[in-house]
Amino acid sequence: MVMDFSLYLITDRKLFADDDSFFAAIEAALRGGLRAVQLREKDLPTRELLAMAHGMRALASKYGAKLFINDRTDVALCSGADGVHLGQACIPAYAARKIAGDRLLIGVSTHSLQEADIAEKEGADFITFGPLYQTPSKAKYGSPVGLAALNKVTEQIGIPVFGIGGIRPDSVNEVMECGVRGIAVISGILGASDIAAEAKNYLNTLEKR
Ligand code: 3NM
Repeated sequence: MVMDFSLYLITDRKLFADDDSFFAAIEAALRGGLRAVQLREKDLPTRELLAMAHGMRALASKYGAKLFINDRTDVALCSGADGVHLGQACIPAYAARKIAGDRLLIGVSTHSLQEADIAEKEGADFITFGPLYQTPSKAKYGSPVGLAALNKVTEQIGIPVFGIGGIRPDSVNEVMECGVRGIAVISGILGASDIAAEAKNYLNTLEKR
């Protein structure tokens, strides 16, 4: 499966009043040109997550976009997602590969060169690396790793790297200059008043490069 995206939108349904407005927000980003979305709703019971994954699959497919499921390789396979995205507390990439073979792209969240190196050796298709900047929920992701650390990771890691954590439209260029494949974003897009326009804005900056 090809990695044909540079903007990776991660979901947070709690930014919205209900599931309808949440889905409408994701659709707006897709209308703006988004090509990859990660369903990351860690607190949902499995059946509700699976139902939401089916809904997200249908929505992403309507726009020809890839769908990733956070953490749950089983839900990813069952919902027909394109990939699974694994945090450091999830099963490691080699284990997800054992389950999914080549049916799923495997992304891994990393926060140090060591984690990035392990993810690559264990067969991940790509990694996110961050948080690069202060994020709205700083405590959850730790203090920023910064761009110098990102440069080291892109120099030493062969698989695609996506920067993550507090990336605003005006920081896209300096992140891309570190040699990343793209960026992963939550609040920069889902917190915008015009989500389609903001997705397009990020994409325009990414595609100019
Ligand atoms: N993971 P925003 S930072 C989900 O560093 C996530 O691994 C991170 O949200 C990591 O674009 C992060 O709003 C939050 O900062 C990204």
